[in-house]
Amino acid sequence: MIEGSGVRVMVSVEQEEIIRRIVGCYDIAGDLVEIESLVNGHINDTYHIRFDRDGRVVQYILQRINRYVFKDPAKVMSNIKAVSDHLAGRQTAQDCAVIHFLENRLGQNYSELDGEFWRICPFIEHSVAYETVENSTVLESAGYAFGRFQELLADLPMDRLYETIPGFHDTPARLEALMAAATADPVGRMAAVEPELRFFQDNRALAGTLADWLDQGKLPLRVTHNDTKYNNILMDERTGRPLCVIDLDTVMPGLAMYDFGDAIRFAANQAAEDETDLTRVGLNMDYFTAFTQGFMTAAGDSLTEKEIEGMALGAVVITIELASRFLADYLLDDRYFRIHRPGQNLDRARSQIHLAQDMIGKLDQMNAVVRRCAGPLN
Ligand code: GN1
Ligand code: MG
Repeated sequence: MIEGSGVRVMVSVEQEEIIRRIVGCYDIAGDLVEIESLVNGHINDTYHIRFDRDGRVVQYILQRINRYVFKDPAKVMSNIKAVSDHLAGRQTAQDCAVIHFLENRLGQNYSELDGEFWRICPFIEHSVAYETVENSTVLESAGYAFGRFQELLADLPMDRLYETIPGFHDTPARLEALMAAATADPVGRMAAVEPELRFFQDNRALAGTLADWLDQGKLPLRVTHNDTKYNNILMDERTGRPLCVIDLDTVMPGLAMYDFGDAIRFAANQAAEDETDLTRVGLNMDYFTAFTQGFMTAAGDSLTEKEIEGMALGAVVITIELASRFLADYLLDDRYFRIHRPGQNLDRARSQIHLAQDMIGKLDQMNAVVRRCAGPLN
């Protein structure tokens, strides 16, 4: 922490100046007294900012959108506004909240400064983003919250949404991009990852299953979150219950199974996403069952038989997809996912490959749980 200008800042003087200019675009009463940089999330830069409003502390979250990842941030913010507008009036008091951003003096939900895009949302009191799961009960409610999110957005017309990252969950295209990265090998890392590359070659057909079903018209596109990591639901630190769904940057038309699967990939893994002790990595079936129970209770009625059939497979496919993205980023010199140590994207890739292999071995069991939670055939 640096002490400066009477303000507790945990950022550089240059960053503080930029942040003050951004805050000046908004009508926020009080004095900015603290800026703290937060490190979770692999993509955007996030800050916790605190104001002194007549002796009371008022807190917000400020984010700078990653321009390398999001080529057109105004479209990201337009999607988020479409979602917020749609949800207003549809949510009940029991529903978990969904993040919304403040309007600046121009009435926009983001502010542009020197080609960078910034946004501010209220900080939710007592909220915390957990990186790991404490027990299966909290997962059932997280599953319910993500399922309900999908359910509430089911009648949002898809033409109101931009595709903010084209082909985001186009798994076959992700695997091709990995092979292209390996061929280009700009920083000479390919030779060391040949066993990993073989895994993707061996599992190419399996990983493409859901994309094939979509091409064949067997699956519906829905409005989906597309990044249902456990830390993208803020939990109540007092009760452990979901408070708010966040990170709507990738809300776009997508597949229900990818939202389900991505949540499982992260939350039902026994170890961290980048665990290097692979003996610890694997699917926890109790967590899987709890999340599935919650998700199916909220969203199950609107799912088709084919979606239910592919739900558990969604967890395998998205885990392979993520592994391929981490490995491709490692080969391309770590430009996309933020790393905190050298080789972290390779660790993430290896850990996710191991998780995918474990899931493949448990697929029959997973399918049986989904089937049971989905209830009688629709
Ligand atoms: C990124 O921003 P964050 O950390 O919630 C990524 C997701 C990955 C995730 C892996 C826009 O999400 O697709 O699943 O990392 N987001 C984007 O942890 O690429
Ligand atoms: Mg996030």
